[in-house]
Amino acid sequence: MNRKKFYITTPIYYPSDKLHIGHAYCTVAADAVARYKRLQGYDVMFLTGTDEHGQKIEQKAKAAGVTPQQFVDNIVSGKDGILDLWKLMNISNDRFVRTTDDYHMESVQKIFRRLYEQGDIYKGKYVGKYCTDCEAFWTETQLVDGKCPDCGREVKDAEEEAYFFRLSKYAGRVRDLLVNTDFLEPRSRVNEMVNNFLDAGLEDLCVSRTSFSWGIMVDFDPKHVVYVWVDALSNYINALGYENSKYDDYDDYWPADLHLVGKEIVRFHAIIWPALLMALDLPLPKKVFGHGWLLLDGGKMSKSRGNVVDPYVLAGRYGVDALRFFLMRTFPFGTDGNFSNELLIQTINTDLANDLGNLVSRTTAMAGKYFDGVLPADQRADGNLDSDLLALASGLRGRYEEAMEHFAPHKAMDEVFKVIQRANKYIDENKPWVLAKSPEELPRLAHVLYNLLETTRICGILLTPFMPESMEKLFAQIGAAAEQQTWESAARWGELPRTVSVRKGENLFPRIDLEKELKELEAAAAPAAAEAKPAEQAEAPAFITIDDFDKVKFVTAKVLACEAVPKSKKLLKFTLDCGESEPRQILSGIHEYYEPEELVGKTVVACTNLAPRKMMGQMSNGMLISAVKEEPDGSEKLHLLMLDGKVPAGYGLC
Ligand code: ME8
Repeated sequence: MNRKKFYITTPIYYPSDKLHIGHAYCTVAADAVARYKRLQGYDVMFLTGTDEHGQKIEQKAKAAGVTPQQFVDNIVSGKDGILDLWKLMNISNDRFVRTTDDYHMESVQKIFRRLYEQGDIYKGKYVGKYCTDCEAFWTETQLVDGKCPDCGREVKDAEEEAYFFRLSKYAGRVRDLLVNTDFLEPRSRVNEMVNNFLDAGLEDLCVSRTSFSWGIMVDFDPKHVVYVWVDALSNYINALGYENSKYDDYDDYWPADLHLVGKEIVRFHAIIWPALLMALDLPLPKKVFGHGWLLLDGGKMSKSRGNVVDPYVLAGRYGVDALRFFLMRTFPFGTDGNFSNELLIQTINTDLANDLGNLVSRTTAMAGKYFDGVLPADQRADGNLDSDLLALASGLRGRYEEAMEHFAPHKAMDEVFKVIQRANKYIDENKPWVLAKSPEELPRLAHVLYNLLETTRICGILLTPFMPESMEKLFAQIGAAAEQQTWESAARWGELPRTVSVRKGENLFPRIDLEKELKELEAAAAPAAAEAKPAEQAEAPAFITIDDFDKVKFVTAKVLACEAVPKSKKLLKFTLDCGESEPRQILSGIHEYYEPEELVGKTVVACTNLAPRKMMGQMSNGMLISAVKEEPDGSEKLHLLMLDGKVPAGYGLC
């Protein structure tokens, strides 16, 4: 029998900077939904990818002195790039599309040509305002205080010959779709679309550019490149093989069941995308869900604000599953949520260490202690004491499903944790340690433990989409065969064999010392922020004058001592002879590339008139100069500039 299909997508990410926890939020959510649907037995296609064209990327590549393709390759597939991050976060995507993939570009060209040939795209002239950061053209009336309505940045005058898509022609159908169907959720987003865009009237959309070249060429008019949003949105069909021969499962999976997107790009997915599909005469996606943002200090995370949170750091400290869990458990999905390290640690401690962790470790420990890990077949139920827990656990799947189907994973997990808390209370009510003292109560004790294991098993299945690896470990500890933990079995009480044998294993979620951890995180964040600065400043102007150059004081310096800075992965502390009356202390983030001992006695180059700054509580009075070399795998390696020893310390460089 053909299984039911489910096609889910995330937005495709801009590889303009390294991704942060906000991006991970969106992708983890999609992954949890994909795993939930697979658990239910659906044949799932889960697509994610990268959106690689546009002026912003072109400019960043130029500043970095590489080609746009090299630039995006590094961020997508270089070390700690986007692919690495999704691997780390255990993202189970079935496909990954890059808009620089040949097949995607071929499809975009065919789509553009077809719309042109049928009259839905026409040639005109664009006069308006352009926001480089958002890659968006705006009319005067759309600006807010003369600035970009999306990001608030300055816009510039722009006029160019351009192709236009007849968006206005589809305004009525789009309005009908939004207002009279459940196409867009949550409902509040429909009101935003209607009030901010549809009521103002939809103008035709400028869909080509001539002011830069990093994009997909319009094949019948090569001066033009296709507008990035037309390029990007069509990934959802191109990655199934629409108008290309790379894949052939368009008929199987289109229309998409769910496009999951952040709130600021709902407009593109709920207005432009359906209009394009209408013009192409293709079925419309079944649902667009616009989730909220993860905020930091009340504002959106972004590299330019310098407030990004690194998922590598958090996953490294607390484990990938704990991080995934936190993201989905804490914030109602449709609204914004304020991220903090404190909240993260508290959630891990309360839900995972206390509630779930305790339930598993107490139950398996008692089964080990009282029955050598194997429950006896002779068990005695007690309707009065058992019925509440059994009823709550047996009905859990239904309540969980109801919440998941309404895009409320936090509510689904609320239901799971109510059962976990009830199970912990059940332990206290039944006092196994008292039962264990009377031989005639052993059958009752065995049954109490069985009920606890069975409850844990059901909760484990339903938590699998959020914490896949940990739940596998949990199943192993409670003696549940992982392959038998299906969606069906989550609704069936009594699936574990009566004489189940358990194995107390590692503590799945160790408790975290909140105060100590917060201090460490704060200390770790300080140099990370400081170390991020030189890279940001690397976008230097094309030329400086000789006077500018003369302002920088470079000297030869001999390394007298060198040691690692405690609690920092990157920083080394140098004591240097720079030909001055006192040795000079400089910190440098090169521990990944050198061991301190190998640098003692070497002659290096230091900039000594850089303003002193504090990192990890220690002063750094200058900077050591390194060459940045790109490795074959796309990562970057720093090579400290060293002299051959013929030049003594303290000589100036010119
Ligand atoms: O918009 N909290 O790419 P993008 C929650 N290329 N979600 C966040 C977030 C935060 N702090 N920061 C970013 C693009 N996101 C386009 C998409 S799709 C055809 C093209 C989410 O890398 C953001 O809301 O800027 C968006 O949904 C996604 O990350 C990608 O953002």
